[in-house]
Amino acid sequence: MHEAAARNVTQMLGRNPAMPLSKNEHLLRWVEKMAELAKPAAIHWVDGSQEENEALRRQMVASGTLSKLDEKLWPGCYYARSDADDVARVENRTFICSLSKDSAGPTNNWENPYEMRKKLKSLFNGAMRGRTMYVLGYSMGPFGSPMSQIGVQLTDSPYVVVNMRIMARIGLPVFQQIDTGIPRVVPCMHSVGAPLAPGQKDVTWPCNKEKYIVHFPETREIWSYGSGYGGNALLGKKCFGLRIASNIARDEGWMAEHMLILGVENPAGEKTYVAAAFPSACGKTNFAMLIPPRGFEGWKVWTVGDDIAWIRPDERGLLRAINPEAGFFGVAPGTSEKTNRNAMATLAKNSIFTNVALTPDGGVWWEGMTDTPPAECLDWKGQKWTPEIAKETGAKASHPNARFTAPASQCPTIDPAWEDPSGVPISAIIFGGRRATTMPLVFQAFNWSSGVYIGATMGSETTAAAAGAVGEVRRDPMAMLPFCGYHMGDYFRHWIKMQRSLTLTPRIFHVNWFRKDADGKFMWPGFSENMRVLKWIVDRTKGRALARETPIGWMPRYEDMEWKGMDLSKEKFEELQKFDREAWRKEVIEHEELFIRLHDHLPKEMVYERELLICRL
Ligand code: SAT
Ligand code: MN
Repeated sequence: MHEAAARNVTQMLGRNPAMPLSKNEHLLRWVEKMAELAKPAAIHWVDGSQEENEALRRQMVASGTLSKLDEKLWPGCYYARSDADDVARVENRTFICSLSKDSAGPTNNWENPYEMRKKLKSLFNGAMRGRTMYVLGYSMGPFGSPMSQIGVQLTDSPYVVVNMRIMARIGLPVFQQIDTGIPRVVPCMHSVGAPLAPGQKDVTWPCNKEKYIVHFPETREIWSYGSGYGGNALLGKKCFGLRIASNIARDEGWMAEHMLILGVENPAGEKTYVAAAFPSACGKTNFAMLIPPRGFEGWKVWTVGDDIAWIRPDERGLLRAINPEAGFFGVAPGTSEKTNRNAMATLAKNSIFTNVALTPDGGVWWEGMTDTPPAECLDWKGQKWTPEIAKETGAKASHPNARFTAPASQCPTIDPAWEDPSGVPISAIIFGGRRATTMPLVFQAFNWSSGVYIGATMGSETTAAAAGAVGEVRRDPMAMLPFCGYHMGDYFRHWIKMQRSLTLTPRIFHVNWFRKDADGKFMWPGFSENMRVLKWIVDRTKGRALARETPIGWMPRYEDMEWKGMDLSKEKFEELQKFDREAWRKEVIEHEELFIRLHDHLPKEMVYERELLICRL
């Protein structure tokens, strides 16, 4: 089967995919060495062409990994169902193997790099037997941007290749860039860890119960074993884009952050860009594609990115940001025409859906997509699902971490400058979590270091984006807890130090769309109405909006916000904004718990900020 498939690919491509697409000696030697280790049946250099994409998808349809959705309903779209045990990032299987344990810090899993290399050697030995090893060159960031970075991922998963083709810039231009001689290429070794014996029938989603997502920060290397899903396998995203990039950024004086980037344009045509950090599955994609509500005629929100921002001071000392990705890997459940019309338009074609439900007409469905569910469909495990079955058993048609992979260029609100090699200027940074209590809708930090404190002490209820319990409040500094590739205390210090290279620091804000009332109901409608908060934020950065000083920061008064088109009483707003002294006393004690863990690397600004906050409480 496999040899036949390889022959088919060769025929379709009109080239021999085993022929290297690069002349770079280091790269060639590394590919050879890795092939000797993993022992794939074939090697395929990915050129990134449409024909190749077509061939890979066809091959995966034949093997059952993908199904093609109805071409009329979902043009160019494909569907995949993962293994039931391979559905999210595995944080407890994610390792930062720095030379010293101290560099990784207490919030990362650390393993001695020599031991880990030994372990990986044995895991990868023969791991690709019977499979094709794809040599996937990719650029994080637009070609030609001085802020972009190059990686080469070796993978035995064609699913990863077709997803990466959406999420990053891949293929021939990357190898051409490598051949012109560039200072750094990040090697990424990936295997699903499911070698095939001769004649063995493959499964539709090969993976391994044992998973290792490993980073070597000093040598800027990534090794991932056992998973084919999301951030575990699309190595440009969290592994490179955040964990390795955060190390590079610290060393080079820039920032790699878990942030969306959006631009707000007012009716006068003035544009203001903001970056916002929220933990996974807290609405970053929705916020990035916000549609202004009634009362905001003439306003526009432009999307630059929905998950990762690489931010760097320019020669004038202003922060500029790029989105290193080329696509959106968004949570499907809850995405609808009502909650995110732009996402629905983005994913309407040329997208890949993983772990959503499959409808009898060859379409997809997920919880929250429509008010009325389909009368019947196949759920993410391939079993019959009906609304009645759901009522009886509580079964979900789609997995809560089901995802769409969609090209950013298809987003109706994609910013004209989203691929600008010099990035977009950042005027404000927003931190936000999912908090039922304590945190008001919005407040502004007093200054840079109090803002860094607010980001550092961010808390959020856990979501289905990571394996483990859902709904527990955990400290998630800058939404980077699972993604900071070094000691969290040093990361805070880096944030503090960044101010020195800036002539104008962005203003820092905290938002919470998720505060609940005594009956457990959300107090804020969120989505489009978040525009009202965004307008106040933008106006603050321009010195146009007033605020009231409180112990935690600057807060808008009722009259400082635009309420045209929305009916929210002053009392309701004040409840939403309520500063609860008792709750904050508890909150500060929880900050201490995090700080104790980080104490020997904690910059003293964090200690002083906490002291000041306590005094004000
Ligand atoms: O699976 S991913 O890490 O890419 C998505 C997320 O958790 O944000
Ligand atoms: Mn994310």
